[in-house]
Amino acid sequence: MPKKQREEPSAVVGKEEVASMLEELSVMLEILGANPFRCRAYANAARILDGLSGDLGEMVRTGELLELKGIGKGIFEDIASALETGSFPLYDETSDKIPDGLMEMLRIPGFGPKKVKAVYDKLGIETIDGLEKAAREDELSGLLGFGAKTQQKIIDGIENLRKYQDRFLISTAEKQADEIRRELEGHPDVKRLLVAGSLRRRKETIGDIDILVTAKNSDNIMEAFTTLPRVRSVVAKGSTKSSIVYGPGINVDLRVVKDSEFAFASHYFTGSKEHNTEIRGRAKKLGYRLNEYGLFKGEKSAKCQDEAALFERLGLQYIPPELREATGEVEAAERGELPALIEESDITGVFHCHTNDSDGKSTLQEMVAGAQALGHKYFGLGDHSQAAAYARGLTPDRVEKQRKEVQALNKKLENFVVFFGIESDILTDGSLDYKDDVLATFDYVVASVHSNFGLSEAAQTDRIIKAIENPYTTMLGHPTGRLLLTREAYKVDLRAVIDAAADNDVIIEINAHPQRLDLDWRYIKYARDKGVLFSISPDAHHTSDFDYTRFGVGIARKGWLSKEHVINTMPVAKIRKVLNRRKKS
Ligand code: DGT
Ligand code: CA
Ligand code: CA
Ligand code: ZN
Repeated sequence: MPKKQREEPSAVVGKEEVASMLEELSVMLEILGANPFRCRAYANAARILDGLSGDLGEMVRTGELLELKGIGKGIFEDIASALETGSFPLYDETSDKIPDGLMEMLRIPGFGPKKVKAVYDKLGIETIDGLEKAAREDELSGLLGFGAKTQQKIIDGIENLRKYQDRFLISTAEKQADEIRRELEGHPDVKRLLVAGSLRRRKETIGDIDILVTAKNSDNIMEAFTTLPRVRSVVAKGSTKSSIVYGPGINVDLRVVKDSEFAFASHYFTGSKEHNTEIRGRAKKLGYRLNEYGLFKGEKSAKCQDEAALFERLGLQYIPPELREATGEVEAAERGELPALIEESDITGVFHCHTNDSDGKSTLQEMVAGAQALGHKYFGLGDHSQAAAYARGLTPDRVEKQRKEVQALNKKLENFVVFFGIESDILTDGSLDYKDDVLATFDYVVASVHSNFGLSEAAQTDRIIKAIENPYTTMLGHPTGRLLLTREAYKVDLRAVIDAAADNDVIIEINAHPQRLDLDWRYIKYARDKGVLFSISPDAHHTSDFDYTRFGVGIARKGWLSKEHVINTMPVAKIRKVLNRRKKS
């Protein structure tokens, strides 16, 4: 977690940064045992800033911000100070009081501010290493009353954290990159800026952030970069390359190149390494030498203004970054056979969304309003089924109650439809979680595994295929159950599952939640070629989660999908047909 290291007032910080500082402050205060109302006030203010569309600086200057519910005088002044100086006194004082290790503990799954506070207060544990030792020596059972199972979970969580500590979810990495981008783009010396690397390729996890800039004066840029408000440490500072550790502990490389080199450097630092190797081979075949500085014949480089010009020089179609994984894209580009990839703007609505009837945070009405605000044409409700007791899964009578509510809502809505669905657990024997007469009342059924992850590969595969063969199953939810950087996928023969989905006309979900991104993109092309139809589903539990859809679109693009391969790009009438086709067979 970030800690202030700067001594001088920094350049301006943006709205997102102020929001992260407020959020972080709320967590720190909670760990220190501050009044819960006070903690919530800061978390709440962070959420308000996240949802603001106006210019925050302007709203502070005019005092408009102060008129918002939830922004009192004190918080208003904190925000004003953060905008002006990059921080505010309470944030600085509080972060000085909190050992770094405590904030790191928050990355252990299931370890929130309350647990962190408890181990700190009662046992004086300040580091992850200390926590692990205590759990191994059964010291958390006494004062804290953690059982053996909870202690083992902590140990496993810490082991996973170590295993994955050098990678980040794309959502986390993107947030940091956006923050830095905004800062640097506002710098008067910056001409062009590109966030390259795995983030640009929309990989499911990100090692480090690679930023490329062309600038009038690289020293000024490097100075601005290494003194950003949320820099934790400076790893290297040079005139063409600098590296920092930023925000939640992610590494960021910044390279400054000449404007004439930008096309070549953009391509090189976007990668992947394997793709670069293939492209270099292609250049060589044409008598060129390609590197990050140019495309050379002898001493002289060809002039390319941007990547598009570079690909053209190489006699290739433009290859979108998501495809640059050396899975046949160079050959396809040579033959002019790259697909037109799906775009975010193709999305007409989303399925598999929860409400507060099960474990969501927003009401059905709020979710519908949220979807409408995004220009969606429909909303695919999909709360949890009865076996998911932990998530307040719906009993048959609650299903019926919800169905009536949806029916009434649909009568009122104009040019907008709620599809009445459910996320049904796949029980251990492969059956769905309701009797047929209940299943028949849904417009669609997402079937998902939420239990018994430890079955053998054969048993797990049989279980899922049995669910796919159930005539009431419309979609297969998050096919591998993985939680990125936390929990491995269960053992399953994915090709057999995909074949069964193709045979049974079952849609496969690309779960767009940044912790899942499941089906993995490496299997998507295979499924597409088998004729499988996909749904890009945010698994939303709050109106703000609709935003996850774009991570799913990135994964679909990595899987070579076009608009026609994805159900939720279709108009409502066509979707109805597709859903009914499955129900009738
Ligand atoms: P990451 O950071 O692990 O998520 O993955 P990338 O792809 O961002 O990898 P990174 O940060 O090590 O390097 C950024 C890009 O720079 C990489 O995608 C391709 C290029 N690159 C780095 N090292 C090499 C190399 O040794 N050979 C080639 N051809 N390209 C490289
Ligand atoms: Ca990288
Ligand atoms: Ca890098
Ligand atoms: Zn689920």
